Amino acid sequence: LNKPDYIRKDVNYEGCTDSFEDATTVLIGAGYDGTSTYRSGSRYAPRAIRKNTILSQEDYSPYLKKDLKDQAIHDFGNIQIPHGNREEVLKRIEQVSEYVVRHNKKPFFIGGEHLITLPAIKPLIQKYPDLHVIQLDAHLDLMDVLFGERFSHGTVMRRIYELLEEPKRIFQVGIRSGNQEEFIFSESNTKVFLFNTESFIPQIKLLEGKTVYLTVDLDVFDPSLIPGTGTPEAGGIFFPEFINLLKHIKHLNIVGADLVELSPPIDPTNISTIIASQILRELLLIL
Ligand SMILES: [Mn+2]
Repeated sequence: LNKPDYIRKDVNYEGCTDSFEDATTVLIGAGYDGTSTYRSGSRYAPRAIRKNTILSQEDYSPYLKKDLKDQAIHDFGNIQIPHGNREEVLKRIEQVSEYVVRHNKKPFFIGGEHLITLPAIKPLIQKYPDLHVIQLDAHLDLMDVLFGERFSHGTVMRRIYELLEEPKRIFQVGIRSGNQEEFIFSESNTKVFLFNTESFIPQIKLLEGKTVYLTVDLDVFDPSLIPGTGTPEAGGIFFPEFINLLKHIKHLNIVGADLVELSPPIDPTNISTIIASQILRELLLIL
């Protein structure tokens, strides 16, 4: 299996300095925003997040009392995205994920929009038949079709559900938006924890002993904290609640993850990007 030739080195995420060979986690930018139906711009997130870590971010987390330098993380760079060719984009992301997984490393994707989770997770579903998913998100993303498209940021969890062998393997946390059909579908097919992390925390024990994929859609956070996202929804979580959740899931066997839906150009203050890169630091520290 050759290294895909469409990966380009970007500025390095500070603290992620290990070689590919030495790393246990591999960071990959997948800046695709081709199906964003409301506000696009997440294609710019991988570079914006990395740049911020150089200018303003410490490698050490006082929350988790860990330092990125002590983690074995390689920053692979970005997948070159042919925006007009969705099929090719999805193929590339899946191939890169497969490359990382075949080398027994954990892929961590920076989106891009939420559709990137589908190709990112596929090789992990193949490798781990017991794979479960934690989705932090304002939206269910369980539509079968959105604006005529089966492959979209609004259908991504439905497509992932179809790849998992049995229902109730997707834990959807912080949900506060979806249409009636999606909520009816979720009743028998996923586990939904509305509005915040409170009702989820007692259920984390169900994930012990399983392999877990963690997908974080930044719109789970309150839009006053992260206005720079494609589809903001009122009433989201704040940073301390997120840290508390990480402390409750950090012992799980998380084998892959992503952080999606940051759109830097929407927020002229740049605060959304700064907070997203700090969120990413904390996520990298629990892998
Ligand atoms: Mn989403």
